[in-house]
Amino acid sequence: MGLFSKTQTSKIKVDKGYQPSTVTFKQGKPAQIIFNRTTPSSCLERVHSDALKFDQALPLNEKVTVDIDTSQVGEFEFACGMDMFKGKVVVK
Ligand SMILES: [Cu+2]
Repeated sequence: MGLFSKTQTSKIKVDKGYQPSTVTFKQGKPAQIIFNRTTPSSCLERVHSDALKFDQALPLNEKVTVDIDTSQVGEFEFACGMDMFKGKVVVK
């Protein structure tokens, strides 16, 4: 890791869906999303992405950090446990 590999971070509030629902990162640099679920809705208690290979529990009112793979350029969806709410990671 050199001088230019500072981690990119984006915060997403999980309330009525994902706010914001799209986050953008630069390719090839370490990236993290910090989720914070503030709704008791069980619908949103997990977030997962097949494309980005994560499946994460989101305890209420806790910040949860998920590492994002930025090796590939593209648009990658993530969703709640039941795929009702969706968000997107853009790597470019
Ligand atoms: Cu859901």
